[in-house]
Amino acid sequence: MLIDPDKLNVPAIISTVYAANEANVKLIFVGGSLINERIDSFIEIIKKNTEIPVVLFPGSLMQLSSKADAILLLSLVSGRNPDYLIGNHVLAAQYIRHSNLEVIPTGYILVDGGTVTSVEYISNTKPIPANKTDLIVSTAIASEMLGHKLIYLEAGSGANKHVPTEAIREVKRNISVPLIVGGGINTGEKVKQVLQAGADMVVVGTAIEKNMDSLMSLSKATSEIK
Ligand code: 1GP
Repeated sequence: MLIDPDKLNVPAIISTVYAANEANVKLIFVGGSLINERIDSFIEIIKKNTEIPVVLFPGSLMQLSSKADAILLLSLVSGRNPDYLIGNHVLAAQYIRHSNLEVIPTGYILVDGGTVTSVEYISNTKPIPANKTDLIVSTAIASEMLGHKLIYLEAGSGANKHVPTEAIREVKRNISVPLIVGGGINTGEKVKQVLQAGADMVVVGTAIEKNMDSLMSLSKATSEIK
């Protein structure tokens, strides 16, 4: 589950976390595109109400917090903006080193999801066209060779279409590190398609923001994979 500190007030955080407990959510990712000054207290509230590990999924340097358990140290390898490849990492390095955060080096690959998403706009990078499976796969292979321990195929929050199953299947066949897929996954059927194609984890944000009741059926879909 992805939750965006910018979009929830305190009662909503607590009810979302309760719903996550009920639905057997494995990880709570915290992040978004805009800055929220409450990131530390936001995470404290989450941690007070659940045992589920909290993982930072930072959209910016302002979303770092030593209160979380881990951080996806994202390198936006589909893009050619040095700030999102190494620049911000240099700025954050000492802070992260002196925190207790588990660092998970992640190759973050933005794939066109049929609409201009916040990540494309804010990062000033182009997504890889969804039908260019070879480019998506080569990017994932290069990312693993560079040492990333996780590959994240992202269509962007609220994408019209999630990453195509063909790309997921081919990336999975060509890497040995775990594969996360997110963006535009908003039904149980899509959760199943993405997992069946080879994703090790599915991230859902917008669908739960819009309708928290959908969480149970999305979660149930993960156990219906053959
Ligand atoms: C966005 O992959 C996540 O970074 C989740 O996307 O909000 O579309 O579920 P959604």
